[in-house]
Amino acid sequence: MADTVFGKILRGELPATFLHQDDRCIVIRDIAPRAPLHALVIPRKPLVSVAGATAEDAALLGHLMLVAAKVAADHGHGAAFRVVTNAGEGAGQSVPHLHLHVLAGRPLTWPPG
Ligand code: DGP
Repeated sequence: MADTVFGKILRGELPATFLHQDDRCIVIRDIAPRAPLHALVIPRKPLVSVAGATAEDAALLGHLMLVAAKVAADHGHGAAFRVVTNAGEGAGQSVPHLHLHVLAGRPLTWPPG
């Protein structure tokens, strides 16, 4: 997998605002927030997207979702938040390292663009 800005952040080579860190993932604030809370849950394992995940990654993917919900709750948004992951350029993925967007703090319409 090609190196990405998230790889650099994971290695401490680029700065970021950290909201959470554990042995499997980090959570940082998005550099271009689309909502009052816009966090990125990024696994340490360099998966390109959820499309490249396998059954071996099931526990990791579950962990990322639980961390996403906790970050929303910890920031006062446990009652209304959105978790999104873009897979592939056609779906809007610009950084090819799996990440969950956690968005909250404003009305979130459906469907997303
Ligand atoms: P996506 O388009 O789904 O691949 O989302 C990538 C997100 O990553 C996008 O919302 C902007 C964010 N982003 C890109 N570069 C950086 C960076 O260097 N730092 C941080 N904190 N976020 C970044």
